[in-house]
Amino acid sequence: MSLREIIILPDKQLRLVSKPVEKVTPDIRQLVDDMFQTMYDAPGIGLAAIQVAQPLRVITMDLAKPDAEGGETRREPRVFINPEIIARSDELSVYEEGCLSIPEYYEEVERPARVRVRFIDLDGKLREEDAEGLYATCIQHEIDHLNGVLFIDYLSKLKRDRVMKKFTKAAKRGGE
Ligand code: GNR
Ligand code: NI
Repeated sequence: MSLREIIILPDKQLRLVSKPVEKVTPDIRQLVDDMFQTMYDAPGIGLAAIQVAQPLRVITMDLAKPDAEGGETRREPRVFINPEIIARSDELSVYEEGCLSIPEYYEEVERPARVRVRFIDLDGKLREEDAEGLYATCIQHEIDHLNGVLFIDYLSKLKRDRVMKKFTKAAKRGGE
């Protein structure tokens, strides 16, 4: 396992449309292992492969919350390969979203409250799941990454331009 570098706005790779995985090879398993390590280290609740500069339709996620006693968090790792949203609720819900590729910026985004997602798991098995709450928000945020879409695309042009400008300036100064 190794940590990979998370690419940050305004890196143009974030706008790429990722390619489907044809077969779950050892290289894909290695990528998934590295994505989990990178996601837990960040820390984040989800990660799309393009965020570590791999334009492949692979997502890792772990929505487990630390327990009240402050004990060890049980990990609930989930992997989605070639995920597709096959149904969406008419009902919408609002969550304050953040993105590891747009660090320390948070805004409310409205999305369908529930979705049904079809994907391939690490064993190459086709699966379907219903998602609601944070799971629904996160899977939509991650599938957007696979299509080169970022959560700032749902904000007003004014807000998006402000964020782009801030991160473009920061990149010119050399990161910070
Ligand atoms: O860690 C993350 N938290 C989060 C919070 C609300 C909605 C979406 C997310 S995903 C984000 C990690 C990330 O950038 N995934 O692409
Ligand atoms: Ni993100």
